[in-house]
Amino acid sequence: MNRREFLKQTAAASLAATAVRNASAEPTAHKPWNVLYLFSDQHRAASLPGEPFNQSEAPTLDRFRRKNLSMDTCVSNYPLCVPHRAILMSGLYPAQSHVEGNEDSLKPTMVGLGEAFQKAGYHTGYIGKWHLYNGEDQFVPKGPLRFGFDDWHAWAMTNKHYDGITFDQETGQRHIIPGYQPVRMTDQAIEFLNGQKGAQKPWFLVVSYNPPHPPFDPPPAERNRYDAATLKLRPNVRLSTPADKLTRPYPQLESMETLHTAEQGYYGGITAIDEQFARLMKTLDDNGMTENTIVVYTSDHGEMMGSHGHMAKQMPHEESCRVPFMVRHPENKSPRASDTLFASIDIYPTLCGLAGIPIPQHCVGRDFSSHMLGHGHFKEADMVFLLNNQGPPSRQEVDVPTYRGLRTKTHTYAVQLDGVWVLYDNVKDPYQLKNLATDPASKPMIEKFNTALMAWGKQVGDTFPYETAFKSVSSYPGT
Ligand SMILES: [Ca+2]
Repeated sequence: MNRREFLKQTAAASLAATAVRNASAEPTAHKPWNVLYLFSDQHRAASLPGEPFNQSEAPTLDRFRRKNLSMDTCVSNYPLCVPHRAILMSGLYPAQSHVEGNEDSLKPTMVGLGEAFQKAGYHTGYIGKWHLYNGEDQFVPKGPLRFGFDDWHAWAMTNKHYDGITFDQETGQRHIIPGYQPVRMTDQAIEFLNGQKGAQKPWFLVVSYNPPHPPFDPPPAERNRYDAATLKLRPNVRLSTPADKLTRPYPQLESMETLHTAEQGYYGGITAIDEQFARLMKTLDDNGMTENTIVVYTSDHGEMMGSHGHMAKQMPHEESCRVPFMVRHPENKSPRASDTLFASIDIYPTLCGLAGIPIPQHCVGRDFSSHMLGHGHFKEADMVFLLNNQGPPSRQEVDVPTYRGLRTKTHTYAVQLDGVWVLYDNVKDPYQLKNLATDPASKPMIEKFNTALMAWGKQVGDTFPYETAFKSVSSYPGT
């Protein structure tokens, strides 16, 4: 045997040994799963079919939720657009990524979510609202600021729901795309999915819709499904009071007429998103992709819609921070609802875990894939953290004041700069009508929560003045 033949034989033997090792190590080896991650903007969990007082009609999301895994205690750590998107894209808390408000831009100092999938051999795509770089109106050139998305179809000024604006992904030239924005974003997503049929690489696609976010303007067919006179209100909905107006620099509920109009638009927006969700599920079926694709539906944060006299978000209350998180995974055939605490910070590592790709070391959240797939023991977290920072003076009339807080399985707690603010028992009081923050019986619990909050703040490098804030009671009303 000459040297060349020897090398050839050795290589063949080594290849065979590798193949056997791989086969025995991965008996259920599969082509890596594709991932379709869909998120809308401002869709609270309370407005999912099946929830008490839900008014939205969303039959496809309803069926999807009942037939798959629903994480029913999914919390948006920072219930506001840019901070949530930065947590999702970076896997870091705001103090770590330095995206601490809606005015900040995420810097590419870490492996971005798209890049983690790119490194694992995926073709990656992003369609819709981006809102991570200098507001919503900025083109992002090819490179690290796209955080690893090969096909980047961001839209500008996404509150414009008709005849929306998008960029040519190469040149940045703006185009107006006629029609209702979610329909046209879905058209782009369908084009992406059709383009992946038969492709060798797995794919990861994010679709980021703006409704049911204001301006609450769905097409008439969706709006007119809702009759203002018969809509049921959550038990904590009320008009804001003159006292509120003195103390709350924030969008308030001024009249029931305003609320009814907003509700029709909000629920109509959810129905419109449901219809686009159905189109995407059909496209997966038509392309034979359903059996090898993970699908997630969620939202960046919720909407108060008149609860406690407030509109909009940023609050630590359930309507603002509890969001849908539903997962269909090819390995998971049994429907299940989980009340395990899960938060924005966990999404990045969990998506990697569900797809079976490496999780970048910088991610500070946890991989919930073993819990979601029912594999082995999973230790639940005791709490997830909540925060908001009031923006610069130009935004302060619409911003909730700065706070830090946490949500356990049973309680919500938050402290503002001027003192302890709210404590709710979410089991006995699911509509958070009784603030227990000044009840002497709450003292041991509050002390425990303060210790946990301060430890978390220290760990992530947060500059909130915890010790000073814990010493007082906030002057801001609790409910
Ligand atoms: Ca948002």
